[in-house]
Amino acid sequence: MLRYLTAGESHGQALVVIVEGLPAGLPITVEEIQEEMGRRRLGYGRGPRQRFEADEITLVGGVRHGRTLGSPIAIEIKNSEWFRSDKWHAEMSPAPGVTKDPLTKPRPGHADLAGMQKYGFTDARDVLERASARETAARVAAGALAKKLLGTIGIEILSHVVQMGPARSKSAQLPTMADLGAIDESPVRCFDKSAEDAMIEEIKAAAKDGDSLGGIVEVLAYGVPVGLGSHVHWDRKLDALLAQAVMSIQAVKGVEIGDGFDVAGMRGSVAHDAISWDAATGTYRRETTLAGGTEGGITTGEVMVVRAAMKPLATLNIPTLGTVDIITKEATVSFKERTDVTAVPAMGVVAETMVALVLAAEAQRKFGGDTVDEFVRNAVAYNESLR
Ligand code: EPS
Repeated sequence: MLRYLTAGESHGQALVVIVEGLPAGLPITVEEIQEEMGRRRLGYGRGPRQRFEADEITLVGGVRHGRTLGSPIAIEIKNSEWFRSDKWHAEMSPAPGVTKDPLTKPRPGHADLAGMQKYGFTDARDVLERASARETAARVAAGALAKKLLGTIGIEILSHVVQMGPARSKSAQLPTMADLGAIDESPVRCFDKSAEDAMIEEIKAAAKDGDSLGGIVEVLAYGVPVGLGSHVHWDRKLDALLAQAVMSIQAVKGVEIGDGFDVAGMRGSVAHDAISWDAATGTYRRETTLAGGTEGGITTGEVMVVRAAMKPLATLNIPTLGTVDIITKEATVSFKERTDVTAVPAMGVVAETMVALVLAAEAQRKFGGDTVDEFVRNAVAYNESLR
């Protein structure tokens, strides 16, 4: 089964990810992974860090002559900031020592205070370096491998921003894979051109006030076969696995499958995707996407729809949120740390990654295979058996 582990701190030397369980023979190049890394850096509203983080990867193990060996794949992503100056060398050194500048005014909404209490730290940096969304770079490298595997059985994934702060897209049209290039070219990764300007204006206004913005992204997975996940047990339900994976993205506070929250307010007679038989393809179809492509925790074969709501970043360029200095216990405002105004466009790419990693793991659970050929053969035979 596909599994992966990331390590590394935001201002340390590097992030690393080890991906284990991919079949042998999957074609993959550094350039393909690098392209996904580049997509995560897209988006208006990012802070100064994105201007110099190159997210350059080194494929350390598990790939030979452009294809996977079936062994664990190790990828390193150097933090450019570490190598461009010695600014963080003493602060993040693994050698014994103490910081000269402990952060004692935790930011509300960040992991700072709860993390310090739980792990017995008096410097928020001991928590925030790992809590930082910089870690998502390592996830995206793993996600590039998962997407490559999914591509061999025709599964493709995209995301787009549907809400930025209060500015929301009113379009119900779902973009297809052919639209992904245009979405990535949009400064806010928005498919709905009529909403794009309002989103940019919201970011400009928040930036002017030293404030931050959250928003909502929608992830769509096309070509997902019937039958991933299962109704038989809580931890095998595909929608539950997706919710956990997407909720784990830094600052995500809500996950919706299909029209989850709207459906709750409808009558049962209009809240479900009617089933029809398509004689031409020999498949059952559902014309609507209310269920988001899963019923009973099992994929239906329709497009999967997963939305993720990100809270406004807890770090503000002009800190105003009230907190307490953990040494003096006096009321104050949280410490100032360089930050983005919003990371919602990038979060969409990370959400694609998390959906890809779940679908790849579940596809492997269903189709198995030590080689990609075996995996594909099993998937094709299964799909044929349904017709
Ligand atoms: C982040 C804060 C910012 C972001 C960072 C996530 O970093 P810094 O504190 O170094 O300015 O730029 O995101 C990335 C570095 C990245 O590659 O996505 C945070 O606190 O989560």
